[in-house]
Amino acid sequence: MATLQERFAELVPQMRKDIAAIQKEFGDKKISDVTIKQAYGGMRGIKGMICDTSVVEPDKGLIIRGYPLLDIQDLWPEEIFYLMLTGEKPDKEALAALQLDLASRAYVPDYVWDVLEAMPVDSHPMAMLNTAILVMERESVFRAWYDKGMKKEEYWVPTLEDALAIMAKIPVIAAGIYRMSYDKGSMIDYLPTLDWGANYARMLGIPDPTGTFAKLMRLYLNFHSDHEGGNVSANTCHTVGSALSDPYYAVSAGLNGLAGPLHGLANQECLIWVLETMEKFGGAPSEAELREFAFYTLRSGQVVPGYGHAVLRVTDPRFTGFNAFGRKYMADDPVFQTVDRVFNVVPKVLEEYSAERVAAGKGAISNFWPNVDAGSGALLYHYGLTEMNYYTVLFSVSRVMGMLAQLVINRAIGTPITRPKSVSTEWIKKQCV
Ligand code: NMX
Ligand code: MLT
Repeated sequence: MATLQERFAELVPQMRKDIAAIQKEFGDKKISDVTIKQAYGGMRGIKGMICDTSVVEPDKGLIIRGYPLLDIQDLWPEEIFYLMLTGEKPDKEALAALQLDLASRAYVPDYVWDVLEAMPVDSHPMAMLNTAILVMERESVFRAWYDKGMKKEEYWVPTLEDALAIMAKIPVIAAGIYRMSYDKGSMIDYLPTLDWGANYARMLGIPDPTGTFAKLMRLYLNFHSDHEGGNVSANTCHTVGSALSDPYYAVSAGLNGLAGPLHGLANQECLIWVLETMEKFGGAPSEAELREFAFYTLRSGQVVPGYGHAVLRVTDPRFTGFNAFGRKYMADDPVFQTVDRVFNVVPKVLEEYSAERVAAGKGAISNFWPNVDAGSGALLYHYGLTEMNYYTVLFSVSRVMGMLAQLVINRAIGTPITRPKSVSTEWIKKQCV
């Protein structure tokens, strides 16, 4: 089988042909209506962009190139990256070539460490990660080719070069940030003989005598890799990239969005919330105690982190997958047990609270079920990765795969600059007659 670069090059002409044909024949066909509520409400549910790497079905969750996530959970993350880009799983040879390619790029220039060392000690690990990616912008092959003059048809080639470089370097940077921020000692080198996920696990330096932490890391990197195109990080990366800002600018921007508590930062918030309940009630709380704490959280005007979703209307399969891992490897762990108990309690609490909101004239809560962030922290905590404000960095290492795959495809199909039309409230008022 061909390398990722060769296979993608083979696929590009047909992709372009298909899209041109669809637009020529059906370009004026309507696929979405927009209400005033959607225009004010974060464009929820409006079908207004294309993403071919994955789709999220409200009643099924993440489907990557036609495969429901839990059916491909045992693939290695770099296989998922190949799948997202080409629609095909790599064979042994193509996978080995991709792993070798990543290993050959897995070095980080010294100036990146110098910049990170110079940041204030209380910098959030996400601010450090995003700064590191941005400061490497000078490495961009896309920018170098663009500055020299390049045809639009070629855009995807240096974009894929940058994508592979970022994907190779990000676990090294992320592990370095972990070891630097929490005084874990010197950096650990990338081992070319190990896969991408196991390398990240190893470079973090978490003791892993049974190899289960590496297993968790591969699962973690698979589960967070992509969530179609509309989520804040992918959408931001796409928008910034659509201005032909190079992948370093675009990915750093996307990750800045992931750092928000309503998006990727929710994984840190979740475990903090779970540990708070344990502290308040002196150990794993009962269901009645959790119910009390959840209502207290809501009535103090806060969200229960890890619950609810903009698209999903069922339990997130990513939560289900993590929960199954927890049951297999740490069923007796009180933190995991608390997460599991929260799952028994919170959906009902949110349903009741939503009814109270509606009775008080406010909007309903759209989804009462756990999302990806509700359970992942307890698993990391079990293996000794207890520094919660690092958790979104782990999410980021994974999410760059989806953001980059989307970016490369968009450069290949020549997606134009993003520029939706906004309207003013004055204009809206004129429609309200
Ligand atoms: N706890 C309390 N209130 C909630 C929750 C929750 N878990 N979920 C939704 N609501 C509220 C929401 O704040 C909004 O209130 P208001 O009108 O007063 O602003 C109302 O319910 C309607 O929102 P929805 O239509 O249900 O949700 P929306 O699509 O706007 O937002 C989330 C989706 C994910 C931002 C929202 O459910 C949330 O804030 N959840 C908690 C944070 C979280 O877990 N984020 C992680 C998402 C996954 N990820 O990794 O990115
Ligand atoms: C994600 O993985 O990006 C989150 O579940 C948020 C989303 O899809 O909007």
